[in-house]
This record gives sequence, C-alpha cells and structure tokens, in this order.
Amino acid sequence: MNLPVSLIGVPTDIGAGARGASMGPEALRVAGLQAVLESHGLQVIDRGNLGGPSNPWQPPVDGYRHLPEVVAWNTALHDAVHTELARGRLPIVLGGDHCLGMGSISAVARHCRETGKQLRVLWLDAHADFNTAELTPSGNIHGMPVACLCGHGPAELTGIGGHTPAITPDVVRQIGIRSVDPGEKRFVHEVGLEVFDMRYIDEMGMRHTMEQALMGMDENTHLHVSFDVDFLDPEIAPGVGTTVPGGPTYREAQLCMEMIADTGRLASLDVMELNPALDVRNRTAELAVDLIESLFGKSTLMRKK
Ligand code: 4U7
Ligand code: MN
Ligand code: MN
Ligand code: MN
Repeated sequence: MNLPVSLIGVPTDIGAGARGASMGPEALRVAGLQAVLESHGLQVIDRGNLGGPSNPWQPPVDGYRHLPEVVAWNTALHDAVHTELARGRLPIVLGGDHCLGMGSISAVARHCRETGKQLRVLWLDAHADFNTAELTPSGNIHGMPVACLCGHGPAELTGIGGHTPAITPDVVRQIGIRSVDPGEKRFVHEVGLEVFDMRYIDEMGMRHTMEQALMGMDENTHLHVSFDVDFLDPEIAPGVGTTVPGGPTYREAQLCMEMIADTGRLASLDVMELNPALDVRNRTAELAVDLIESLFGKSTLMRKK
C-alpha cells in the first residue's frame, strides 16, 4: 500500500489526569520519527501542530473535566484527520492525551462510510477507556473515548463528525488491557467489546492474540491503530501519566507491531499519552518511534513475504 504519511501534532493534555502529554508531539519529533519513516522509503509531511484552548486545570463539572476544551481540540483534530484521509494520505496523530482518539477515529469512521471501507480499530492500551460520566472515578475524558465513539457520552462528543455513534463495538479489538474500573468493566461486558487482556496474552501468547485480533480483515479493510503508550510495560516505558505494571515486554510489543505491518492494511495511526515530563532522557519517545518503525515494516527486509 505505502500511502504517503502526514504527521499531525496535537499538543494538549486536556483530557488527562497529569499534565505533560501536551509535549508528546515534540518529543516524538525529537526522537526522529519523520527521518525513521523516510528511511523506509515513505513520503512524509509534517503538518505541524493543531491549536486549541489551554488547560484550565479545573475539577469535573457534571462528571466531565474540561468538556468544552475537549470538544474544541477533538473537533479540530476530526477535521485535520478527515482532510488527510480525503487526500489519500495516512495520518499519524501525535498526541496529546487519549481523549483525542475521538476526533481521530470519528474522522476515520466518516471516511470509511464515504468510501465504503470496512473499519477495524485496534486499541492498544492498559485501559479500556470505556467510562461514562456516571462510571468515571476521575472525570478525566481520556478514560472515555471508546465509550463516546460507541455513542455513550455527551452529544457534543458523540456527535463529532455528524454520525452517532461513530462506530459500533464490533469493529474494536482491545489489546493489553489490565486496568478497568468496576463500573466500566460491567459496561464493557454489556456492550460485548472484544478485549484481549494481559491474562489472555499471558496464556495464549502475543502471536495467537494478534492472529485473533486481526482475523476477518480483507482488501477492503481500513485498519486504524490507536496506540496508547501506557500499553507498554512501565519498566520500558516510564514516560506516561497512567502507568500500570504487567504490560507487554519489548519483544511482545515488537511482535504486535510486526504482525500489524504484515497485514498491509494500516491506514491511520494514533500515538497517544506520551508524557515527556515523566520520561527519562526521551527514552519512551525513542521506544515509541522504534515500535512505529516496526508498524511500518522495519523487519520486512529480513523476511520473505
Ligand atoms: B488512558 C481511569 F480511573 N480509568 O477513567 C480513569 F484508572 O487514555 C484511567 O487509557 C484512564 O490513559 C486512563 O480515570 C486513560 C482511572
Ligand atoms: Mn488510553
Ligand atoms: Mn491507557
Ligand atoms: Mn494514560
């Protein structure tokens, strides 16, 4: 496929519980993302950063922190991602916190409706991000994007892109999950979200897990990967606001990315929740870039296709 790539920086931590993810886009650039992609023959344009409201650092109102600001950032991102897809390009969203998954994936879903593509979303995360205003223990909207995309949330968010719900739960596969709040867990089961949690990965291995998560895709599939960097074990990826022990190792994460690359169907990507304020000498950013390199086929030179 080898679509030309567009980098879209979204420097905000408006949906997070810790400040600092707003510096994520620059840390990924400093770690050499564009040059690494170009070294694999990809054409890359860095569109720079989107703009939006600053973080007022307020407590939740009616179960949501910073709802108007979250709407503003996600509306801008929806438009930017949709524009790149309409140009026939592969957007990489440089977050920013994971509330931005709403703007990004709502645009991908809209593009799929317009072009008759079948959507598959891989959600790589320690968390299910399936909270609602009633269920959330924090009010932080980065814990709610999957629920909002599936139509459970405030109209300002569920309606971004003009189609509610943006997606149905059956297009989503969650991988690496190991922290789900009690009410959130019940809701995940209720809607039938397909979750490959760490217990599953421990028992079945990453290879079998990815075979299952990627099953049923074909030439007409648009594959979107939403990569929350806290998916990774905190021993190798300390630079995130919400670490949860017991995540995938370096080798497991590499295999995950390589098996996605092997499908040849990757058509859009989010890199979310990287927090340089909590990182050690940009190590987590460099690891993220290393894994993104695998996602775009680093290993293919060494393998017979
Ligand atoms: B992330 C949490 F309570 N579930 O809702 C919440 F544990 O995008 C964390 O996956 C959410 O990093 C983490 O606040 C959101 C919490
Ligand atoms: Mn997340
Ligand atoms: Mn997470
Ligand atoms: Mn997080």
